[in-house]
Amino acid sequence: MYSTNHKDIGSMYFFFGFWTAFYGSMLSLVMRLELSQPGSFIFHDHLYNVFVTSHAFIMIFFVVMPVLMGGFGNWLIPLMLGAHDMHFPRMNNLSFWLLFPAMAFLVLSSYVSLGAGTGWTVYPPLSGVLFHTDLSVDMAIFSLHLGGVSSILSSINFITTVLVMRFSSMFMERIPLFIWSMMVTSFLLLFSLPVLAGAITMLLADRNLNTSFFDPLGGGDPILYQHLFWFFGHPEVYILILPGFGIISQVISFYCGKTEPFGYLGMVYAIISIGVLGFLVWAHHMFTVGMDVDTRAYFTAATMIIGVPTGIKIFSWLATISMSNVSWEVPMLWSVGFLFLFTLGGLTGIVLSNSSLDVVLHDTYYVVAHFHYVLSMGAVFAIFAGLTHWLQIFYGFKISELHLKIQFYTMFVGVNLTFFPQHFLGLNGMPRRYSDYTDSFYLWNYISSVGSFMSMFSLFYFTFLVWQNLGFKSLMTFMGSSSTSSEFSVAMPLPEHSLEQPVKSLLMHK
Ligand code: HAS
Ligand code: CU
Repeated sequence: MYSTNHKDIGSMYFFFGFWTAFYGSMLSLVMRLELSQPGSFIFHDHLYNVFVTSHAFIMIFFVVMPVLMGGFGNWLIPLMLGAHDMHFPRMNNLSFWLLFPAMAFLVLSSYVSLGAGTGWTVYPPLSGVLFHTDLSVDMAIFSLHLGGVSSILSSINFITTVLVMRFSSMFMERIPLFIWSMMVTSFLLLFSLPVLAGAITMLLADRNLNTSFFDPLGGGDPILYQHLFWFFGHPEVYILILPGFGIISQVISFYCGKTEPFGYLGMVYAIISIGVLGFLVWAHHMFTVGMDVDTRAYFTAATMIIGVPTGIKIFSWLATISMSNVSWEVPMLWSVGFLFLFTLGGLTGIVLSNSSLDVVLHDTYYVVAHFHYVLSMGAVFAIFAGLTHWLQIFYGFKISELHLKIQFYTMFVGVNLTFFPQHFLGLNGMPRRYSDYTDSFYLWNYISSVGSFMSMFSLFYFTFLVWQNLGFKSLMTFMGSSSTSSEFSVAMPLPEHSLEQPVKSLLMHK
């Protein structure tokens, strides 16, 4: 608990993320239950939006970021650099523990009074004191403040560690791509989070101190909030995916028998380009606010450019696979699933970047489909690729391949059933953030809901597999007991050499 050791802290992030993943997924499951047929039979509209808001915040700030940055980052960065720990070990511990009050404020914000039904974007005037009169939005804002402090401290720690704690021959142009992605992600956090903090603090002042930054009645401008939010919000979506890119690079090259993917330097420049360009495209989320046509043309063009470095990454991974004798183990299945489905999500992103199309598609389910393809099948598939690849060296157990394959395929079918029909719903004009819809949208919504239950089954399945191994096998080993097997165990005996191979991939450099 008080540990400053990077592995312990990484593990604590994993446990935290496991728990919050269940909370966030359960919220989405109740929403899919509501949407499984027309009519509002669980929620009234505000409560539905409280669930939407809570689900998004939890998945973004308390699942994907803690697991990818906190969990994998803490475990792998020092190991890959050949360092004994992070550069600021006690600050590292502080970063982790700040997540608990942050999470507590967010969860409690849904239970005190009416809850925050603002969506994760917290736009005024909806989030203003006129439409959210009680404490909930203030608590959600405070949660973001604390989460932001945690992330900024972590970023400082990661950047410093990478810059000064490499062993002597480990030049920057040789460090593993995972480290590069963590570096760039840290910079994105460092530059974007203060802007979010500014925006929500101004909102807090508008709500409580009678300022009117975002209120036209006092000379303010609600569009200013949107600019500030998306100046953070767009880099944030790359914060969510870049660490996943890093994991996919390590996993693919490992199972292709390579030390790094095809085109290492190109990959480095692609990561950096995505990071830089990510700051120049924010207003593609605001095409409908009444922007002039030149500004729309600029943001359309700038946004499309991001497809180029992303394409470089996708094609480099494909080249790596095509030039190798691939060992088709489970982490590789997750990686190929990632390549296919992330690309699909990226292409719908390109569709949305056309401002003339986005005017129609904005705030429809098409957008929901887009970002779940890049997140639920991008970031989450990368997490599974990383877990199935590294869990055995982190905790010394190996889960049965057969079970993991069943789990992969149920998840693969589940998420596609859930989100593919949402493209059709969006194209037909079904709006986001409503608990009800017209009867004509019934079929695709029903299929989507069935898919979500399948994904949930898969998540439970994975938890069961880890629990079996952690609970009976590894804990016994840690505690020095000789009886490590369980009658029901689905654990495989660990071959003697199997620990060595992933270790090599950890220490991978040219
Ligand atoms: Fe996005 C909305 C555009 C990537 C996440 N995105 C969102 C939201 C989230 C999100 C969460 O321009 C909703 C926020 C909210 O709550 O309102 N997104 C893009 C583009 C990319 C992109 C162009 N998004 C991501 C990633 C995310 C993410 C990564 C998280 C992990 N996104 C948008 C737009 C909106 C949006 C609009 C606003 C919609 C609205 O109205 O609200 C790119 O980074 C994707 C690049 C990837 C590819 C695929 C691989 C590339 C290849 C190379 C060849 C392809 C080319 C493209 C050259 C492009 C294989 C042209 C060729 C064609 C055949 C079309
Ligand atoms: Cu964006």
